[in-house]
This record gives sequence, C-alpha cells and structure tokens, in this order.
Amino acid sequence: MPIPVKIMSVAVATALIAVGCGKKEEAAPPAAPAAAAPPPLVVKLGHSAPLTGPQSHIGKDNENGARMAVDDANAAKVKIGGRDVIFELQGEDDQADPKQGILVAQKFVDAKVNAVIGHLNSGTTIPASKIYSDAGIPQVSPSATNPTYTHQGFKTTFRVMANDEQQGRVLGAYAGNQLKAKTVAIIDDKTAYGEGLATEFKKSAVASGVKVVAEEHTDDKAVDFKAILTKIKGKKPDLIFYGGMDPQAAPMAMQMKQLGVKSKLLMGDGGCTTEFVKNAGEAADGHYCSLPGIPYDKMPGGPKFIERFNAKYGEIQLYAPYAYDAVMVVVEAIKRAQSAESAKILAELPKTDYQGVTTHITFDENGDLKDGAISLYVAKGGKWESLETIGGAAAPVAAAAPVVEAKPAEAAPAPVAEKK
Ligand code: ABU
Repeated sequence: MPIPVKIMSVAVATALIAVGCGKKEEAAPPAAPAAAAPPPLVVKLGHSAPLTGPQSHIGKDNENGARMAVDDANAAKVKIGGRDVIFELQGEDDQADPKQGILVAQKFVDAKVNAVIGHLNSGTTIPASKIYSDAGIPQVSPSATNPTYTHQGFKTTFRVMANDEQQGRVLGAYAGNQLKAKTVAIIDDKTAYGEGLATEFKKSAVASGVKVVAEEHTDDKAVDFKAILTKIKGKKPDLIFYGGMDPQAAPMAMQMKQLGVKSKLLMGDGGCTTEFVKNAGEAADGHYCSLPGIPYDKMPGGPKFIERFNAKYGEIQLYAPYAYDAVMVVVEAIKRAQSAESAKILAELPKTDYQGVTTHITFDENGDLKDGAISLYVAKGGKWESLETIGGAAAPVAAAAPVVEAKPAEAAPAPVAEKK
C-alpha cells in the first residue's frame, strides 16, 4: 500500500529535526590506549683525567673531547632494540696521581659504568686497568702511551694512539739520523710515562749512534731545574731529551735559556702542547717534540673537528680528538652489539674498524692501535710547526735541519726510519 504523503512528510521532518539537533550516530568503541614508549636506556661512560693541578689544562681538553663525542652520539639518536639511548659522561678528577686513579676506578665500578674513557696519564691508567679488568669493564685510553698498559694480558684495555715503543724508537732514530746529534743528556720525571719514554728513547738513540752523556731525574711537580741543567751544561750535549709533561718542560726551556745552555730540547707528546710554547715564550724556539698521530689539520676529520672544537671549547691542547675517537669507538661497539652491557661491548671492541677523526682505527691483539703514526715538530714563533710524520698513512711534511753542523761528506741526512 502506498504511504500517504502526509505520513511520509512527518517521518522526513522528524529525521531532519533529529540531525539538526546534533543527535549522534552510534558511538565508536573507545580506542585502545597507545602502548607506552619504553624508557630510554642510559649508558654511563666514565672519564678520568687530571682536572686540577699542573696538568689540568690537558685533562680538561681530554674531557671536552669526550663530551663533544657524547653530545654528537646523543644527537645521532642511537637506538638499542627500539629503545632510545642516552649517553652520559661521568667526569672524574684523578689529579694525575696513581693513588687517586685507583680511587676513581673503584668509583666507576661502584657506579656501574658501562665503559671507561681514560685515564689520561700512564701512571694512573696502568694501576686503574687492573680494577677495570677485574670488573670486566672496557677501558679505552686516548692518551696513555706507556706500552705496559696494553701488555698485561687484560682483555679490557684499548688505546687509540701509538705507544711509547713506537714514539721512543722514532725519537731516538730522529735524534741520530735526522738531527745528527752526537751526544744527548736524558732527563725524566720518574713517572710511568716519562721514565718509560726515556728508556725507549735511549735504546733507539744509542742504536742510532748517539752517546748518552748524562741521565738525570726530576718529578712531575718540580719547577726548578737549574741544578740539573748546570750539571748538564758542562757536558755540552747536542740534545737534552726530556721525558715528562709541559708543566716541567716550559720552565726547563726558560731556565736553559737563562743559563746559556745551547743544547736543543727534544721531547715526546707530554711537552708537545700549546701551553708549552705559550709559557716558554721565546725560550721555546728551536726545540723539538713528537706527538703520536698525524698533525691535527691533516687528520681525516681534523679541519671539521678543529672548527667545531674551537667554537665550543677553544684551542685544542693535546689529545681532545683522541678522546673524541675513544668515545666513538665505544658507541660504535654498542651499536653493533645492540647492547650496552660491558661484556657485549668487550666482545665487539676487538672488531673495531672505524674511521675516526684522528685516523682509521683498528686494534691489534693487545688492544693497541694498528699502524699508528708519530709526527715530529719544531717550535717557531710561538707555534709548533710540523716537520715529518713516520708511519701511518701520512707522507713526510718537511725535513728538520741538523742540530749539529754536518761535515760535507755527511750533508744528506739519512732517513729517520723505514716507513711502515
Ligand atoms: N702520553 C703522554 C701523556 C700521558 C701519559 O702519561 O702517557
């Protein structure tokens, strides 16, 4: 039967009124609550260096390099198993003191850090390494160069720069072959670094025909070297080799000038700092140093790192790029392991194959950097000028003038060492 027009109109009108009044269709079932994102995983990295005392400028430089790497790693938004990772740096002051280094190491163990970057000095790094080894915590030193650190049979010790077997060998050969020194006096600061480097230097220098005419010792707090220098002055050595750090090297250079000591100073990395040339002033001119690695501006990531570091922290003192790489090597191991457990990091570290700021980093069976380079510098006009790089991938930059006048027959300097 057809619907009467009147009834249909009422039905349509009722429907329209219902829509106009905002009456809703059947309500949708409530949405399931979104799964809560897992909390971020905090990865703690311990960093230890002298932040007070005469070497604090070098210690802060290391810590700044490590902090810059941590900031970059956080900006890269690393994830482990879908969880965000936050890297935290726990910076501690070991005052370059072996006893304090042990206390800091125990503090890191108690804080359950995932890995340690450091320490700066061989004298703190070596005793602390036993504590990390016992606790199974990976340790990557950016700067401790005494070979013993990685030669104790620990599976936890890694180093991202060449060691003092290499540095001492290059310095000794350089003294005899390139600088043509006939005689040398050796001073060390009785630290694991200074004494160790002096020992390696002496072996190599003697093998290169240099005669050792005096051996003297000081310590890493001394600032007055006049008695030692006066004794050495009488022996007229072509070179004075100093195994130690810049807080001693700078006053030593100034006192050499005051006393009229004509010998050239030759040092390892501990004296090869911006602070040495700044503090020694004109007395720095003509002295030599070596630094594991290639010159900052020739490093694969050097120019960019220098620009960013200068903007954030000022001038590089010494090892900041190495501290940066030491952090990044650990971050990469964590990414590969997809875990921040110390044991898993340790399983990955030996497989490191990483293009760092300083060089391409792979480790030998001891955890030492493979194919590390050593570079030589001379101080000129308030700056270290690079002379030559031995080993690594870099080519020589320039040759040094001999410290002793060459006889005509000897005019062409012999190469310092075989390139690797
Ligand atoms: N590499 C020289 C400074 C650090 C150390 O004691 O080994």
